[in-house]
Amino acid sequence: MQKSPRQCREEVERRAAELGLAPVGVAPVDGDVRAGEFRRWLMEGQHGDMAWMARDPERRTSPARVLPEARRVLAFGLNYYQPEPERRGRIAKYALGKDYHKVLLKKLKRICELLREEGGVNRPYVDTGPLLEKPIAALAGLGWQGKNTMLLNGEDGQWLFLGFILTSLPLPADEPVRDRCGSCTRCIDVCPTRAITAPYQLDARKCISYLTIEHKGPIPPAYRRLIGDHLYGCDDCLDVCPWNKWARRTREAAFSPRLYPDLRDMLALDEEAFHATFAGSPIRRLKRARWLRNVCVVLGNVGTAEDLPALRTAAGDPDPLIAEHAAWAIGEITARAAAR
Ligand code: B12
Ligand code: SF4
Ligand code: SF4
Repeated sequence: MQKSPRQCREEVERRAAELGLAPVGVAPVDGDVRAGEFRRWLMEGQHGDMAWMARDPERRTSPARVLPEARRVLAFGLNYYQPEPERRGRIAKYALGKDYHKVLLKKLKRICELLREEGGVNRPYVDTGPLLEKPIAALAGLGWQGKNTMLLNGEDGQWLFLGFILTSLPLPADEPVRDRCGSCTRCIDVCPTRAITAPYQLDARKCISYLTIEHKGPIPPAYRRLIGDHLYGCDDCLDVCPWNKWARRTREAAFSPRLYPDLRDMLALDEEAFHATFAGSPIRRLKRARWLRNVCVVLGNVGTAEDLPALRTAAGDPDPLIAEHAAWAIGEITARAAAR
């Protein structure tokens, strides 16, 4: 016998809890995602060279265009918090272990099985399709968008990956929750590159996460020192958020931090060794040249004379992206030594 929409929702929540997914919420498919703000962000070029963000904005702001049968969007969180290991060069917490897309998508597919048994037409997404995920999660009552634009939940804070299922089943929907940022501006104040240009607005071109992950070319010189020891991504505006103080350690073994060679040894990675070192990690997506570009920037900021021989070898790399950043790092380390 088919379950009522409420029973079906309860079943989804049970299965989600078994899979370690929390919180869970349901949004109507046609909720207000502030499409106008998104279009303005694109018009102003704030997406930088993430051209895929600008492809078909109509679809991205309207989930019903992605799956015409869809009546609801189910939203799920997956806690990924854990402290960073002590090492030279910081890797954002979301990328310490296995790529979350695969881990979360596998869980969502299990929930889709359940929805299919109830006659639903469903499609799961983990940053794998044209959805404005944070506004949708907010509509589903998972939390509110903080001033750093991240979805923020009163219990888990912001250390949540978000996953979604578009479904044709008319499950009971949730109400959005109240914004509780209040007069706090810590995330805005701490940002090293002033990327949060106003509350709830982020210029991706200035964000260290964008510069070290998404941006393909040379890091603009004006940002190199500001990047400090951020090797891959940035958590500064999350680390200071008072709502993140109570974060509990993730129970997802797949996210356990991986150990990597020191930055200096990393400079010797050839293409094959790079892929072997980062197999299964989101860092692999960067490819060798961009990774070594980042290694050079961090060494330029925190390196010592002992790093110079490895950097000199990198300065002779046939890839101009690596060679130029290595030369910059040599200049920075040498200038620091001379000033002492
Ligand atoms: C592009 C992208 C980036 C870009 C741009 C980030 C950004 N803020 O847009 C870059 C590379 C910089 C980035 C960085 C990070 N990202 Co990212 N990213 C995305 C992606 C693919 C799209 C985001 C997007 O649509 N941006 C467009 C902008 C315009 O949308 P928006 O930020 O929601 O903007 C809305 C608000 O500004 C709002 N607004 C305007 N005025 C007002 C006023 C009020 C009062 C309110 C409430 C809202 C509001 O309207 C806009 C449109 O709706 C999503 C996945 C997805 N498909 O959604 C992941 C995603 C947002 N990223 C994620 C993560 C984890 C990160 C990092 C923490 C990774 C890291 N440690 O380096 C950082 C965090 C940086 C930050 N402070 O945002 C998670 C966030 C999870 C969560 N709890 O929110 C997501 C959801 C991926 C996932 N599935 O888990 N990311
Ligand atoms: S992730 Fe870092 S650079 Fe980006 S907005 Fe937050 S503090 Fe600024
Ligand atoms: S640091 Fe303050 S303003 Fe920023 S998201 Fe957290 S509570 Fe909101």
